[in-house]
Amino acid sequence: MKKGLERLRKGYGKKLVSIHMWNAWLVLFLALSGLLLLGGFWREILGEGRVWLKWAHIYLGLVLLIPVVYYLLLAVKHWRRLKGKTSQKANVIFVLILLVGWIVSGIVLWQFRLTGPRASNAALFIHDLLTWVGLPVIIYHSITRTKWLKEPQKRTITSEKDVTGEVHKGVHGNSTPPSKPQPVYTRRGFIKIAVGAGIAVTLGPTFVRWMGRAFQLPSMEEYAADNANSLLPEPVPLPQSAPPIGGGAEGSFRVYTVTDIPSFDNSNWSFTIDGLVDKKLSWNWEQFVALQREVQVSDFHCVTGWSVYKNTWEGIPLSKLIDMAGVQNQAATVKLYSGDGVYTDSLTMAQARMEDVMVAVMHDGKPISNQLGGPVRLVTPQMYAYKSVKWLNRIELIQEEHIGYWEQRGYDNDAWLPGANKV
Ligand SMILES: Nc1nc2c(c(=O)[nH]1)N[C@H]1C(S)=C(S)[C@@H](COP(=O)(O)O)O[C@H]1N2
Ligand SMILES: [Mo]
Repeated sequence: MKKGLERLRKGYGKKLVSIHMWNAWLVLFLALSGLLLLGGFWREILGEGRVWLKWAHIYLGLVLLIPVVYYLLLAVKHWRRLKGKTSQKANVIFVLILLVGWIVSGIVLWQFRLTGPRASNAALFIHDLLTWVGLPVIIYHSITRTKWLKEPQKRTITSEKDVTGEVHKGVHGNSTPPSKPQPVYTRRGFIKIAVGAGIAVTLGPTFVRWMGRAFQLPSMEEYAADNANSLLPEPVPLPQSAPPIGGGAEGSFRVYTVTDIPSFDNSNWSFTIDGLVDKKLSWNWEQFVALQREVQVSDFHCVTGWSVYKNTWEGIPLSKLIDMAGVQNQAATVKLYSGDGVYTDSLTMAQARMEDVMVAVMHDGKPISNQLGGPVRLVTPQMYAYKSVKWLNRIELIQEEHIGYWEQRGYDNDAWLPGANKV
């Protein structure tokens, strides 16, 4: 009877140790991949790898359910052993809330098409918040508990070796004297990797920027300083734009770019519409700001979960530009080029003719800043914002399909928002 209980207890301890270990490795991977996915900086470097990383993050996030559920099965027992240890109980609850919160909000983000932008926004907020609260606590936990390696009697998660010394083996029965308790896995090894990786992720961008400076490349900060649309004359807002009829945008844009932020001035900026058109048109800035603009209020949704509501955009409807150039019969696709020289996307002719698809020049009554795609960006309110090409400077009408930058790297060709009036 006593032996049976003992065996049970040993098995239980071992299970807790391995749950804890699996959990630690998964959280480490998820934290690092999550930070890489979050940082706008890494978009340029990762490219296609970003989409792979996203799927790895999602699937391993789902795998995290296994240790959580497995722990919950053992929780009653573990809880009993924590009797009187209030701070450790609090720790367990904190970790469970963290993990379950991450998993649930992660699932909502993963299933963004089912849940829609409002739920994605909330989920992303929770996912980020838990990260900024949880990561420091986890790092602190990993570091402080190293000390416990030397005092295993203080640990609540112990293996059979810790509890009873070496496992007694062999034909001679239990002749081995119990040796000093040994940790089953080295938390120290884990921490070394975690700290190293953490430092690499945090300092990586700084290092690359420093390299850029060493090679005379302008840094992000220098671009940011040059952030307003510096083209002259400044566009004069229509009365609906100033003050913005939408009341001003709610939320903030995350600056996304897959290249360095390009900078434009009157000498190097132009806007062209060509391809299968009746007449190719090209404007310089003075000519482009003279075109008749309209105003719309619309929401802006990134597929990664954040949105900016009630943007008052002022610009030229894409359909107007297309009509000015005249469409040839074979033209089926509107290919959109960014002045960054890399990013492209496309719309079908029918989509391009939707009345809310706009070549925007102003946001909330002000020129669109350089970081946010100014002087001119596309706005596609019924589609996810990867269609919203920043630094738009060329439109080409073509016959064949064109697969855009992110679509080539795994994003869905169908960018419609849930509930959009698809055409
Ligand atoms: N040229 C260019 N346009 C782009 C992108 C980009 O990386 N480069 N990212 C797209 C994506 S995925 C989003 S969500 C929005 C983000 O716009 P913002 O950087 O102004 O917030 O721009 C879209 N247009
Ligand atoms: Mo996006």
